[in-house]
Amino acid sequence: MKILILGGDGYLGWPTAMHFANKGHKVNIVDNYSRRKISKKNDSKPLFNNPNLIQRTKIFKKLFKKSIKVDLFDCQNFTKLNKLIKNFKPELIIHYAEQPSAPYSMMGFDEAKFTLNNNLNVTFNIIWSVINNCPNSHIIKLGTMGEYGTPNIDIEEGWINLFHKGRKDKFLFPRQGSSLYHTTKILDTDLLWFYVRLYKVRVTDLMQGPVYGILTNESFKDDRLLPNFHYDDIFGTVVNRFLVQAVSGHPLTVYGKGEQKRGYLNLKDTINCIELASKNPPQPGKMSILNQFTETFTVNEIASKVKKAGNKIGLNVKIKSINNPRKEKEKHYYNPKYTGLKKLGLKPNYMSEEVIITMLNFVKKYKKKINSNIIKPRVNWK
Ligand code: USQ
Repeated sequence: MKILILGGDGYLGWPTAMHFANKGHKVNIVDNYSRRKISKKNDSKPLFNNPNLIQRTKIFKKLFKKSIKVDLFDCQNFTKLNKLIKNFKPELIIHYAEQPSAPYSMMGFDEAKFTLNNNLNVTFNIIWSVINNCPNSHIIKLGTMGEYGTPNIDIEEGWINLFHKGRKDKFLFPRQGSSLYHTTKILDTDLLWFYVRLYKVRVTDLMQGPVYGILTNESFKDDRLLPNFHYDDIFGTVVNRFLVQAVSGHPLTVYGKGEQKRGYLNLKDTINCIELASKNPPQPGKMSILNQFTETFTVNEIASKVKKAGNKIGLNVKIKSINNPRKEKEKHYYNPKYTGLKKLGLKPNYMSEEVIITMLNFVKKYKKKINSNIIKPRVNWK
């Protein structure tokens, strides 16, 4: 397949690019290094040094004898994106080219405006480039479970059947984000659904939970191929943060009551899910929505798991509840459905003690690089 990966420098984009290229697909990635720029500006340095894409693709080629083509531009530039899509005519477009941090989107006007503009403009540009040049291409867009929020009813997989005054119809499941970032993802979904209905575009929208993990099938060969692994309050997701905190001796930062429940998945499973979605594209005019996670935990449960695993390898892990910098329900009902990807054949990599210990041991190699000053939350929702 000819595959275009937008946001190919990211935590998910780079491992996805290596995975598909290693399988023999023709892969072209695009990135504008916006995450690198934001993290530099905000002192959110990742744990390992990530060579730039030109350097990384050279290392990848040497080790795997496969090429990945790199284009460095901003997908908000419609002319550039449209030209690339017109020439490359991808069969599959994987859309990761968004500002992915909830805390960043809540820092202030400039950060909120950037998140809103970037995420919606890029999604809009992709849709129009596809309509113009390759209307049969399959767009896989990374959405988020956070689009649904934490409603007091079961969360369905994308859609809900409503019965109202004796009549029934099917709608997108109600959505309510708890950050501007999550809200841009909701707006993306609406935009895509509009163009699917009216222009018969083919879209898979993956509602993903927080991802954790470091190694994938390609990066284990050379640390220079690792994904960007953040542990600060802006770009680090909770499990990755707890791993680094456990190794550095910082008490695990449970926000508030810690009963916030989410659906989690291993980075390896993100890639497996993308691959399954790529093999099962929807028909033109249909939008496939899949809830992408493999198990649910509260923050307290994750902290206990990391503590137990850490103590087994001689770390003295402590847990400390701190004031929640976010506005979110700290105790709530949570029962999301997630059968779609399993039906397509997903074999989950669960968060076992062995998996946590492997990740902790890996982080230990880089213990000296941990900067304890970027662990505490710096962004307050209020
Ligand atoms: N949390 C803590 N302590 C921490 C960090 C986080 O208790 O040190 C809590 C948060 O308050 C939240 C939960 O852990 O209740 C998850 O937070 P997170 O930072 O791991 O995830 P979130 O900000 O929701 O965003 C991440 C990704 C985002 C993706 C999303 C999936 O950054 O790109 O869309 O996970 S989901 O959460 O399902 O919306």
